[in-house]
Amino acid sequence: MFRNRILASTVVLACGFASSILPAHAVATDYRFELVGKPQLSGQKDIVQIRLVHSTDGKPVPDAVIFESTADMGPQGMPTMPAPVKVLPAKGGVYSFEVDPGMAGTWALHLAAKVQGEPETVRGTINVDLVK
Ligand SMILES: [Cu+2]
Repeated sequence: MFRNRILASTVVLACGFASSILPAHAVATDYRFELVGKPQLSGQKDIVQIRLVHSTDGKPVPDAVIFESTADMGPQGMPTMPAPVKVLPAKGGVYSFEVDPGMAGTWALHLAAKVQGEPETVRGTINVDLVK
């Protein structure tokens, strides 16, 4: 009992200490996805290129593993309208996705990524104008 209480207060102290001396400690919200150029039309599909950037220093993250990518038309009031998304090979820190939109307009591309040395999953949404 007594020992548990000591342990608990030690943990609280340790956390407060860590956050006060390490304000730049990477958390998942330290990253953002950015659109690279305009989507390129390829047949009926759009090729969307995205960069993952570490917000605090603006450096691109080239070795992330994007394990989730979905698209819906939420930005235009159609969150239940999905579009197939295919992950294409990443090149030079640029992540590419082939989206097959059911209609032209603004789509939300939701991404989840694993970043080296970052325990938390990095999530982000990019709004992108797609054509048919
Ligand atoms: Cu729609």
